[in-house]
Amino acid sequence: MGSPVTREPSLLVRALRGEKTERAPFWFMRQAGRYLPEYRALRAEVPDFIGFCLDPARAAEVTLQPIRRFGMDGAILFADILLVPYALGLEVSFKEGVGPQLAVVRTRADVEQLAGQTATSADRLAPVYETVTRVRGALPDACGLIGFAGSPWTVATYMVEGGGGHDFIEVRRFARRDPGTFGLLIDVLVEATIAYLDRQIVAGADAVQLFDTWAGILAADEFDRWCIAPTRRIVEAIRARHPTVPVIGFPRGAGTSLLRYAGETGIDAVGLDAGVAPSWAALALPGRVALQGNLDPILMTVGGEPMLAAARAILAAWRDRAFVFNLGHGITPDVPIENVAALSRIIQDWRRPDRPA
Ligand code: 1CP
Repeated sequence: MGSPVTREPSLLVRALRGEKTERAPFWFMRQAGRYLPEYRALRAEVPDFIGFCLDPARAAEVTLQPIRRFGMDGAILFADILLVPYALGLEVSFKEGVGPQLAVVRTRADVEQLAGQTATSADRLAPVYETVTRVRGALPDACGLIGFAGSPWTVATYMVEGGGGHDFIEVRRFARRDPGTFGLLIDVLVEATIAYLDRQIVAGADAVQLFDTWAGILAADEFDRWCIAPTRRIVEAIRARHPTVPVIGFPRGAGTSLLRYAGETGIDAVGLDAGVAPSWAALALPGRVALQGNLDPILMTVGGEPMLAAARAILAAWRDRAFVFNLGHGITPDVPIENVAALSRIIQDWRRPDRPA
């Protein structure tokens, strides 16, 4: 039931599908955001962050802002991973300087109440799909549009902790003490995430990314159950419905579990954090998986030669692989715009040595 593909695949989609493209496509995590004055101006008009995400005209505009300035090869939908708990009927709010706050989910009754919501939860995010369609209509054909969701584990951490975590005691204890009930919560999130990503793709997303920001807090013996297995279920469902749409997985901090993640989830591309040496990734990760990453975001605040040298090192390390240039995590609000411009230029000017175009 996928939308008909009438456009040529973009550079981004070709690389995500495993092609060693003539130059590396690039986009930056959190490329829409507070480091851009035009973002801050529009954001100031809507104090409620969820309301801002569910405002298709404004959300589409901030998705496009970084593309106009820097010419990335990928635009990432402006939304948030916490829209899925919101759609499941949970109270979610964002407090300035505090971060997200959610009603906590810690008991069997809490989880069962959410389970009753999955059938209609995707409909509650209808404004997001309208944003996708607007952005796809406004983007140049050559720029890919990336839809996204949080992975079930990462979204569950916010739901169980009631917000952002520091030591994540509550969610780790819940998963160990009552894996049956915690597994039900993960099942609810798997189904909601499949429905949400499916609708983004139908609306016009060319690729989707699963953000597993907190994969790195899982103990090794829990990683398969709460990270790999739910990811594989989502990838299989999306692939069955949309076989040509690449899925990117970003298991931040996964460490040595990256090998199993890349090999067993079925993802097309793996997002790498800055803790992974590019030379190791080039040799160790399966060749059928495209790489995405992984410049240390702090270098974007430093700029100059340290930033450019690290970027060149990534480009050199991955010259024999299919890859997408990105950061190891999101751009921070204090990044000077001229550094984003300088980094964008050196990536755009790079050519794969055996495929000069
Ligand atoms: O007032 C503001 O402008 C709030 C800042 C902000 C922004 C710009 C939040 C609150 N969310 C977003 C947008 C967003 N979130 C995007 C689209 C923009 C883009 O990337 O260009 C995306 C992809 C996300 C995804 C997201 N939200 C993640 C996964 C990526 C990551 O950074 O690890 C996570 C963990 C969130 C939760 C979240 N939303 C917002 C904040 C401050 C947080 C983090 C809370 C914490 O510290 O745990």
